[in-house]
Amino acid sequence: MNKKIQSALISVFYKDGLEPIVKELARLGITIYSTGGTQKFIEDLGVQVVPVESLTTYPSILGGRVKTLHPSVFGGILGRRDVETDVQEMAQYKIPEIDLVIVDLYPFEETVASTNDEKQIIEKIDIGGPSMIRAAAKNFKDVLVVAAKKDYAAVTELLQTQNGETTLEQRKAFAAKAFEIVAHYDVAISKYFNTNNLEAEYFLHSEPKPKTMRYGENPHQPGVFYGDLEQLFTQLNGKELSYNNLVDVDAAVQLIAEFPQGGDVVFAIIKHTNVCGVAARKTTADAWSTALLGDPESAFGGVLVTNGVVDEHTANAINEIFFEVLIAPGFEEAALNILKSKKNRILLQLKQLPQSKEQFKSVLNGVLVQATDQGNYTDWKEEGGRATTEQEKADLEFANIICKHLKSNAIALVKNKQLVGKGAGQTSRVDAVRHAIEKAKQFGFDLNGAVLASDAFFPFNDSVQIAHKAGVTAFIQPGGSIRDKDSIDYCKENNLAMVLTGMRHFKH
Ligand code: 93A
Repeated sequence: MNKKIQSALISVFYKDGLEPIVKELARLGITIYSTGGTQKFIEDLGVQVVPVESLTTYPSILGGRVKTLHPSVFGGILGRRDVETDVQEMAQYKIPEIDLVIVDLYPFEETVASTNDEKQIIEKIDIGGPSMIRAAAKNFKDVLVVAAKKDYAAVTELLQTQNGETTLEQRKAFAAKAFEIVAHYDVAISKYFNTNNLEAEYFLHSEPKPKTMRYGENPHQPGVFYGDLEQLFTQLNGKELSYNNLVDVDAAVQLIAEFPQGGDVVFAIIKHTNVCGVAARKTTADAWSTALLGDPESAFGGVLVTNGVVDEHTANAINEIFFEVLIAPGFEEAALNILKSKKNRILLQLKQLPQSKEQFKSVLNGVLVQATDQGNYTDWKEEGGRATTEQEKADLEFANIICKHLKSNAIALVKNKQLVGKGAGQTSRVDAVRHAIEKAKQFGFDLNGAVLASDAFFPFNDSVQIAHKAGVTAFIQPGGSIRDKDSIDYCKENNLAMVLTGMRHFKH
């Protein structure tokens, strides 16, 4: 249905671009109501304007927070012209009809972008403006709403060409735009309120509820955990797990998952996601003491993990050192009594290994997803100067697994199923080798007969040479370098064993 506009309410934050539309309304003899600043702007154009206060009978109060929020204004916008009771009530309360609403909202996003002052930002949350827009859009049957500056020109033209009349379709189309504008406006506000509130921003509806951590990696970084620890562990003692604890516990269980129960007992000590001590033995106590000897210095404050049951003997030995977390599939009663002597010490009984098949990492405002690194080798090609001995083979397999769980570039030195040296997170492979040898020497290991695992191929034969000179007799690496031959030839010349697995294990 066509409607002729007879009155308009204009309340705009930015006044630019308003002149043509105001002049057109004046030409059509349309009554213009307006709020303070807009009123002045219109008056300055020499156009007659009725202050909104004459409708509300109130001045703008509370520092401008309440200026149009009044039944005379909202009644004028919302009143249904074809509903008899509405018409009667409007007459009874002397509410004039408002047929056109033009609003430009307080610039909330612009303010957020320009200041951190919360007071200023909050004052730029427009209340009256969106309310008028919503009211006018709701009553599109009778009212035309203009909620964006970029529409002024189109509306001016429409007024000119249709002589102040609008069609129902036109009013409905403007109403649709108006709702979009207020929706966008509210989203901007909610985003502002949810900054630093990671829970709300990302996983509002996730189950179980996200857990707010005391903080993230450092005290100034807020942190949240999304997941279900109770599915995996029973916490038997200790304080709440921190963000960094969770990261290390994850690294620990990923490693121990490689050693199913029933075989050797494996004990590992994790620091900053890297394993610094690990050994496989017949008993939990032996596995622990052997793992610890690998690097007793780094073990301080570590996360400990085993696939064996922690007995009293082991508990007594572990009790000697300071550690953050101990994870095991079982604890003997007596062991628990000993370990619980320190109330902060976190004891986790592993109920189930995490089964995730995917891994996530946030990069460049996006998320990388990949399949988890399953398996250890696709090949077992013995390409060196001789075949591996049984002992070497067992150690190479063990070293290869450990290396997979070290940050790249990674080198693991193993002797008798004990990690005796490692280099991890190095920017050059040969540095990782040097570091591993140094660590082994630092703790008095004789590397004669030790084996070396590398997470990726050797680009040159320097790593093999250096390790050989330190006593290493067998190597395991994926292969795949265009210069594989250099390292293989070195092994051939020096009667060293070398296994090519065909499977790289980068971990960044
Ligand atoms: O603070 S408000 O939310 N309270 C109101 O009642 C109200 N009515 C209109 N802001 C309100 N407005 C906004 O004032 C409009 O959305 C517009 O942005 C601005 C225009 O004010 P003035 O005409 O005084 O410059």
